[in-house]
Amino acid sequence: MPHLTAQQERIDDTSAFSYGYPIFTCCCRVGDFPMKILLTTFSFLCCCLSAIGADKQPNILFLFSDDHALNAISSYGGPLKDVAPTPNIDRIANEGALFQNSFCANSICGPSRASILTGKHSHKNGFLRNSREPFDQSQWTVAKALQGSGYSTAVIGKWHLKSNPVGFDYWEILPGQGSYYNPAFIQMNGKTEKFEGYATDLATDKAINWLDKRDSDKPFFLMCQHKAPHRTFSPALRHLGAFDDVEIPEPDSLFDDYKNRSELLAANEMEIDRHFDWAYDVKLRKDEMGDVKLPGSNRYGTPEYNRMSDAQKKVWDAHFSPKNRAFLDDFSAGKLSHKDVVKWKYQRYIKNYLATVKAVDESVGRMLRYLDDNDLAENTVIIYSSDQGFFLGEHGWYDKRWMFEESFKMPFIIRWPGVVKPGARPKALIQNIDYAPTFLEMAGQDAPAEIQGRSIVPLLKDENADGWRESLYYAYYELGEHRVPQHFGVRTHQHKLIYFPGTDEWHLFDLKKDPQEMRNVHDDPAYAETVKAMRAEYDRLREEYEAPSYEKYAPKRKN
Ligand code: SGN
Ligand code: CA
Repeated sequence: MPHLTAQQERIDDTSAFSYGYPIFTCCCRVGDFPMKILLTTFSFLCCCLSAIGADKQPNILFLFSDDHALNAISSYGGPLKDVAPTPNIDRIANEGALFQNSFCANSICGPSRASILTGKHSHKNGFLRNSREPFDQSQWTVAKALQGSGYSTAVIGKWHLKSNPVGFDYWEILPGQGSYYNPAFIQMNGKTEKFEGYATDLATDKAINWLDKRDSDKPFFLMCQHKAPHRTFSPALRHLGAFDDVEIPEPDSLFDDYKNRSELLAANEMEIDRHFDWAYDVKLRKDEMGDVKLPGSNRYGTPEYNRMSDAQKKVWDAHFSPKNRAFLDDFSAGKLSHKDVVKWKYQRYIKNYLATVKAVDESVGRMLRYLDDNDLAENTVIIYSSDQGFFLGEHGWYDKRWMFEESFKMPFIIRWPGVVKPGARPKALIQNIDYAPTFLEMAGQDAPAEIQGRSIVPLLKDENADGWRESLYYAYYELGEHRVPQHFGVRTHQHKLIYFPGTDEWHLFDLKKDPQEMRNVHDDPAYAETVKAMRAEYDRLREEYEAPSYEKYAPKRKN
């Protein structure tokens, strides 16, 4: 595809023609030759678009959830493929492409979203953690650029970047993490309004409502972003019993002892056994527990339960109370070993998690139907993704953060009629920093030079396109939530190298021989050459991305 910079050179006085400026702005500012520039711009866009096989700027529908593990999407083919309730997400995968090696740059909510919007690693967009510091809205974002190139833009649902959205004609967002039941949404006038119902359904209603009312002369860019299936994994009341009669398979590493890896793993605070809280996560309320002393975390309350109306609580209680009672009776009667208790907690966790996914999938179904019913399917790119992956009991964990496969991977499923071959399963290594330049290319625009990601459009046209990257950089900067230490690394198709700053610890995993990452082979002489090559690649990537020194964002150590 030709570069817009070349186009810029051909046009006189194009100071206003920087990326992200609306065509009409450029036309007005250049003043003397408005028609010439407008027409040149238009024909350039047409040329870019026809180069990617599209006649006009496609709509971009970005369906996004929070913490949706690949193992909880049937078409990803993982161990839960027979129970994952995702027929609509799978439909996108069947009619489009499912990227098998899609990753985040930093496995945590706000930073992942910031990388998506900016096309940059966290240290470049400044949003390194779910921090107190707001996302700097003055910087370039793909939303601003698409809005500038004539798109109607909207974001609805979870946002989690502290500062209100910029670059969107319409937005309506959950405050912070948001709530599942009867949630509040922040309105564009700054006021917060509470709505009755379930967060996933409400975000979908609002997204459809916006689609109905949008300016249909323009293409649209809509980000519909769910809170689900994030902690506290609270399903729509209609789905509470969805997995009642099923025994969900356990992951092999549910009882991981963390041998052959750093002690930093054992120091975690994200275990189903020790940290998955009885009232908060398991949904066994203190008033139900009475005097029974259960092993593991029992520190928190039941904020989601407290938000419900009496009628809603009744439905909840009818589902959970008899099961909780039976468990407590068995536990009190000494019928359950410690392992049995962990297994029971796992079943409770995974059933609620999957039931929460069920409403997300229904939302995807409603959006697909909307496109079909309104003759929009052909010219709309639809993407399903989530801000990172998630542990569903692997290594005994819930949560994310680690550079291990389950949380490092992001689902990325895309349908683009006429461009993406239905059923494609690309293996190329892609990352969330690639989304912004991809959306720009779809819209017929080139990315600004400072963007670190690359457009995946070439892979959408040919999954084996030459010249794609062979390695990815990862950086996690949080200061200790769930006691996950800062760590950095590189992944290739076969190996993963992880470094824990402040220690001498490096980990190397051979993903072909050890896909579950149970054995650190960094100090195994058989891997000496691989270690050398991986460390060189890691240094190369840190240089390419201009990564800061480890000290710059290190947690303050107590003397
Ligand atoms: C909250 C959760 C954590 C979770 C983070 C980050 N606790 O703090 O378990 O890791 O969010 O999640 S909770 O009590 O608030 O549920 S993120 O997806 O927003 O990054
Ligand atoms: Ca998340």
